[in-house]
Amino acid sequence: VDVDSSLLRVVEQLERESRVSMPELYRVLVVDDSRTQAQHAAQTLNSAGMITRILADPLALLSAVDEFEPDIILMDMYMPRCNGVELATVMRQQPRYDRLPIIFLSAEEDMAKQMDALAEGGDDFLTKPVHPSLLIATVQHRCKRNRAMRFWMERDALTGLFDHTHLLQRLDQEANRAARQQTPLSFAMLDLDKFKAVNDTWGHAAGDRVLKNLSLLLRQRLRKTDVIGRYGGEEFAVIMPETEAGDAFVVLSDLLEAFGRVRHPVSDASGRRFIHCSFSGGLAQLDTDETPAELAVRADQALYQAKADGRSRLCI
Ligand code: GH3
Ligand code: MG
Ligand code: MG
Ligand code: MG
Repeated sequence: VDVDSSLLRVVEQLERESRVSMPELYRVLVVDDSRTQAQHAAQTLNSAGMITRILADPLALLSAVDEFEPDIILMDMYMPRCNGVELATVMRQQPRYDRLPIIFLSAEEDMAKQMDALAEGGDDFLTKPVHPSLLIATVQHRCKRNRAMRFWMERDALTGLFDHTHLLQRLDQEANRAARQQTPLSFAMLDLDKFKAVNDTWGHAAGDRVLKNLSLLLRQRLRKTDVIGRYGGEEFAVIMPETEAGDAFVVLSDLLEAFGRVRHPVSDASGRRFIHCSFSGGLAQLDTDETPAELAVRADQALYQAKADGRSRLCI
């Protein structure tokens, strides 16, 4: 199997995703105690295709963010009970909310106050009344930059897969969702077999190429809803929502077989040739009342078993 041409398609898709070509789908949380002002801003953004949610009660901000998952917050400065700048300060103290851009939209004309708002974590300051085109352009520009930045912050540079930290965050989220909706969730850990020998024999660049090929095959073969990450050096992990371990086993068995047929290009003194590689995998399905960490431990134990049983196989 020559995966190169199909790999190229996946790479192109990855690049397209990272460039973010659909600004019309940005989600904007509009925080303003004045209903009319909030609606006016929301309608302007809706007219540019953005999805908006209005929040009149600033004290409900964090739960609204958790629930709506906005790309950006458009925030009034002066609201009863709570000041927009104080809210920005609170958000900037928590890693979970720190990366969310905040644009202040206020009638405040005092430059010192505007600068305070920026110093406390606002990304932009627009004064009311704002020209609709400027509002749209400012929000779109911020969202676009932020998505592009986040794309690579959450990913591993070699493979373009989610990195360890993001993968574990997603495992938490998906485990919560599975428990809430009472749907199955499977988790798999994959580890390349005798990979040190590949590096030692063919060099680190050849090893890197094998890592890339496996990551591309995973992207190709798994569902869009599956979350694929590079767990560590030559270890990968896959979160499979709404999937029972038995079904995950079938999918990953096919993948294991397909990977075995991939010809990885290597070169030495005698010229260019191809090698084959394999991986082993451990699978586990989330049990009732099990924590994500416990689930990961069971998948790791199953992986260890697959290695002990002779490699190039899966264990549950
Ligand atoms: P096993 O079948 O038991 O998993 O054996 P192994 O050789 O794959 O396992 P071991 O843990 O001994 O070696 C893992 C190797 O993976 C060692 C390390 O050089 C290699 N590796 C880890 N990260 C990278 C990387 O980013 N690029 C390359 N080329 N190699 C890597
Ligand atoms: Mg107000
Ligand atoms: Mg390993
Ligand atoms: Mg290994």
